[in-house]
Amino acid sequence: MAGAESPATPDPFADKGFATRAIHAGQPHDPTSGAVVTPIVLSSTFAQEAVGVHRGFEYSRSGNPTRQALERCVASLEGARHGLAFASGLAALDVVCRDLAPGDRVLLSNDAYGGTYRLLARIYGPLGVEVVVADLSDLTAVEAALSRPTTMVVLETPTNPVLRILDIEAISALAHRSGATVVVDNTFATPYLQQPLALGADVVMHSSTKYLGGHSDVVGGFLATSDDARAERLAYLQNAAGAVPGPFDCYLVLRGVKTLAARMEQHCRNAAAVADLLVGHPAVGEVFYPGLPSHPGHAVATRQMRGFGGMVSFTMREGEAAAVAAVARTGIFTLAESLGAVESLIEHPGRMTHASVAGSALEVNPALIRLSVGIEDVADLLADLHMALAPR
Ligand code: P1T
Repeated sequence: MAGAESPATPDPFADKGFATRAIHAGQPHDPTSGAVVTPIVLSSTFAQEAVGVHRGFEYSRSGNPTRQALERCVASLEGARHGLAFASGLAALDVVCRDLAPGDRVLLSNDAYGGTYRLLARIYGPLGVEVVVADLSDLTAVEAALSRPTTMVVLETPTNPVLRILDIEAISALAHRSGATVVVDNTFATPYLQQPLALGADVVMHSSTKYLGGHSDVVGGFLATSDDARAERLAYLQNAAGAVPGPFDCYLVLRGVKTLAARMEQHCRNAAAVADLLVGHPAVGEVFYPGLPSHPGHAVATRQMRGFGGMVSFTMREGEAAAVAAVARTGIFTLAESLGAVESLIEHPGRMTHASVAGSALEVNPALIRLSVGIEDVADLLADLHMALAPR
């Protein structure tokens, strides 16, 4: 297990730039053949010369060479000593939550992926974990929420789906004062745009289904941390609970990660142009994009992110029916859940990705539309939205 080794294996690319590490970290040429691309090692088990004498791998749930390459690479990108890959983003979050006990208290942002809330409130809630929801973009609200002993703070930034910006450094400082562990879901920003561990977070998680994979062809999750003891425990849980990704899935994420820097630059450029089109469009109400100077989190985003990301959300002035109709009219933006891949997607969070939070503190505006802006030609994306939003 890459993550369980302590101290972490030295990374010869540690002092190199992000794009170089994305392509090389954890991915030495195969010593047996010279293969430049990390082999997909499908073997579920590994030969031992004598009992307990082996080359670092015993059984593929516990550790697999393709998975190890992915774990080392993404750990390097997050500036972490340890990385662990999982079968999905929620499987990764579940492992972080496994040590929660009755009476523990978890603080979650009032805007977050619906499945994150569902896991905490509907799976851990009935086990006696108290799940508290607050607007974590308001530091006074964070301080108030943390005035009672808190075990863990789970936050995304930018948030899903209204792209609030949460101040990782400030929240981490407040959380640590009250003894809480800070878990940052870095799915929307990716390590290219934002590195939560450097800002004080304890654990970074990903749905690698999104930008890390980048091509809508794999479901995966990831955890990164620089705390050796925590990494050892998480690696133990990864193996003991068993929600590991298969080697082919690891290969797909690793292949996606190689182009992360280039893709994110283009996602950011295209999303900024889309946000500009939406601002002032007569059919559109509010536009949520942290790159807009009018966004309440713009200053924090400018400080903690390298760019503003590829996600844009907006409301339709005429409400839910107009939103539901508009998402079905685009030609290049595909109506689908998920995000973060090369192709542009459009969805209605209230009825799709966030349907599970209906009636909760995380309920989303039914007039909201969420865009995952891809890396197609921006003129085609703008024309597509223009057509879909035109008066009928
Ligand atoms: O789908 P999975 O790989 O298990 O990841 C869950 C998850 C966790 N965190 C964030 C911020 C997410 O956006 C997701 C999954 N989100 C979607 C499928 C979606 O369309 O929003």
